[in-house]
Amino acid sequence: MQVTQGSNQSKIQKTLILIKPDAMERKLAGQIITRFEQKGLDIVAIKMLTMTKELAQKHYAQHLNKPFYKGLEEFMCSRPIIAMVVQGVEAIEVVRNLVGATNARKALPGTIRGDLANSLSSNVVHASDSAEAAEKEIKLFFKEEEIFDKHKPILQDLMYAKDEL
Ligand code: FUP
Repeated sequence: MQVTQGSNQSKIQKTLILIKPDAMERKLAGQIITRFEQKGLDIVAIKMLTMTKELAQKHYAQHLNKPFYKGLEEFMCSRPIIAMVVQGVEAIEVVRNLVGATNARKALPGTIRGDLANSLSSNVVHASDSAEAAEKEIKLFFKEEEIFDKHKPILQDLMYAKDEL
């Protein structure tokens, strides 16, 4: 699966977002989805699921040996979450900036974590941190046919100059 769309020069990327159990319980899913929509990103895939331990281990493979891993796995598997793929110009960096620092206490006001959370572990959202991570993570959560990216977004030419795409 390609994270970027179109020609090799295209700056349109896809990235994975998870709305975590704390956000779901706190009824913040709508607000969080709205933040990505307001930024102009396109939702190209979305589903609700409960993470299994196997999926958590694959998704957070780089953290398996860290002291916080057990707690992270327990938290992420504790309740249903929403997984979504959003697409847009330089979406990976744009989404990371919108989400804010991992430790929500240090996340800047205006970011999703900065505005909606105050914890390092219960930090409401996950977002892929690189093109490699996005490619791997999207494949973990979605099949090719669950990604609706075949149509050019109607507002694309209004939102971007040609040389930005
Ligand atoms: P992020 O990419 O912002 O989600 O952050 P990391 O990949 O570094 O960490 C993944 C998740 O592990 C974080 F969302 C929160 C959790 N975590 C802890 O609970 N304790 C830590 O010390 C570091 C991360």
